[in-house]
Amino acid sequence: MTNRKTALLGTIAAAALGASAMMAQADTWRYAFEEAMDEVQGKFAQKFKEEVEANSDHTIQLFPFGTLGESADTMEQAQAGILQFVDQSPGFTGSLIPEAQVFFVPYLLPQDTEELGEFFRTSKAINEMFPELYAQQGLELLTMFPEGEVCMTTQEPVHSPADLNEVKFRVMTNPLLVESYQAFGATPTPLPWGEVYGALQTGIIQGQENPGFFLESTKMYEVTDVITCIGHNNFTTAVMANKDFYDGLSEDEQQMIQNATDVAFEYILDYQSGLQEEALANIKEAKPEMEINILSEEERQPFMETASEVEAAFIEMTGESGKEILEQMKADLEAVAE
Ligand code: 6CS
Repeated sequence: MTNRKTALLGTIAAAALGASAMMAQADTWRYAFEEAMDEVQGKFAQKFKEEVEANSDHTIQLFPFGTLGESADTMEQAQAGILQFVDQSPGFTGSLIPEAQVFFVPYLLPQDTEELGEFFRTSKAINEMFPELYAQQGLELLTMFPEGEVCMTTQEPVHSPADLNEVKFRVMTNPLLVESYQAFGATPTPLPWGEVYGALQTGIIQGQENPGFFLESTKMYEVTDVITCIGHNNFTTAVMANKDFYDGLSEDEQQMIQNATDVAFEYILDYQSGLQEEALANIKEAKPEMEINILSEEERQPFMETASEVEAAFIEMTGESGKEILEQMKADLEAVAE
């Protein structure tokens, strides 16, 4: 489907939802996410739905990627109260909440998945500071969770930043990712997700990054030839509710939603065990000539050295508030690394 058609369908569907939302305070809650039903966000959403429906008389209607437009469209719909729940990743939320870009400081998050899970569970930055920032945008932040190590896919092998020279590299739409890929030596091109496959196919861009499961399910290997993992990031996403809707619920219902979120959070961490390795192996099987390079510590070094520059850019963009979040995140990360 073309992007224009996707956007148009999204607008029509959203208008229809808006009309029905005005007619009645329905028992059905609408939840949109940025991926397909059998991808990580879809699995989380299905578990959340199952829990809510088992523990209340509400039903949840799920809207996977594309059914209501791009991520920016569903965020608008959630802020307007047309959707009760939305999953939007910080990669897209950075323009609305600049501090959410902290997740794009390279090599900030640990690679160990146990440690990472514990960080998301216990982090004060994530569980206390970010909810305040989301609330200012009319959103109740329910949870953030990791979706797997991000790897690059390109046309040519990448062993150092010099190999990214002149490579037009798609990034999610936030300024810090642009800084980060500039520091990696590439020419960053922010694009919404729906345009990525076509842009790679036609050569408008030559690279992009995503976690393994997504590289497999969206068939990025059909339009790129090399996967390079440098351990620079783990894809983070966030699930939130429209704040007016959430504040209007009884305490019992709010608790039920929190419980459903907690169950889905633990489920999605378990679900991802071994997923990255499995996905990379499946890609190799689907396209044996695909080159998959996990860079050595030595090769990673120049990429790691960009972290302080990107961190400085983050603080410049976000001021005192971003600095506090970054410092708290570092303290939270230290606490789980002990
Ligand atoms: O790169 C993106 O835009 C997408 N990547 C993932 C893993 N999920 C949704 C997002 O739109």
